[in-house]
Amino acid sequence: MEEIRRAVVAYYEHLPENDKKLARKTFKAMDKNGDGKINRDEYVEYLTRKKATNFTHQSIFRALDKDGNGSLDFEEAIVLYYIMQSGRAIICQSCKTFLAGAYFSCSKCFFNVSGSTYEICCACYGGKNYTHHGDAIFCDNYTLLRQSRSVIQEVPIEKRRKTLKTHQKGLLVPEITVGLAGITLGVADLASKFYCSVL
Ligand SMILES: [Ca+2]
Ligand SMILES: [Ca+2]
Ligand SMILES: [Zn+2]
Ligand SMILES: [Zn+2]
Repeated sequence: MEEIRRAVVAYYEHLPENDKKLARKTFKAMDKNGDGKINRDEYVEYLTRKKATNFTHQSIFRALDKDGNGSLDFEEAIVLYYIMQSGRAIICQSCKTFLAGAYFSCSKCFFNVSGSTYEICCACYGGKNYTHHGDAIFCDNYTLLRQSRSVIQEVPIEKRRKTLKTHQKGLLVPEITVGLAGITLGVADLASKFYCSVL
């Protein structure tokens, strides 16, 4: 989580004034009783209202609450704003903890744009504590990020701009693994062309 927090500080520094205002406004909207912090109820209520229930998971709130006092101050809550913007709300499919740092993702599912991705934490992967299809190829998230770049490079230059534009939202933040997951190239089996250097 420290890594994400550091990214957030850098990200926030570069936010345009208007977006900073919006972040403050969002915080105020969440803080129903106006005591300057977001408790668990306010947190769940706001996200339910925004139809962002995948963020209401207990493990995300716990990870956001850096000092563990049961509520989020602005500095802690801004991390949520970042996670929401970057599509970084990834939960281990096996033990359901929030994946704040390095994790493993099935590259077959990752490059199969019509299906959903499958991510697990390092502990579950190492301990073989998961059930997934038998021919799964697991890569760490950084390897997948590098592979996504190769995927973009495979796209003819004239189409590349369009591909990148589609994923512009994901490209606004440093960790773009998820944003790139939806690349549509029309290539039948991309996953088979890439190997995980870590395996
Ligand atoms: Ca409050
Ligand atoms: Ca706190
Ligand atoms: Zn796990
Ligand atoms: Zn898979």
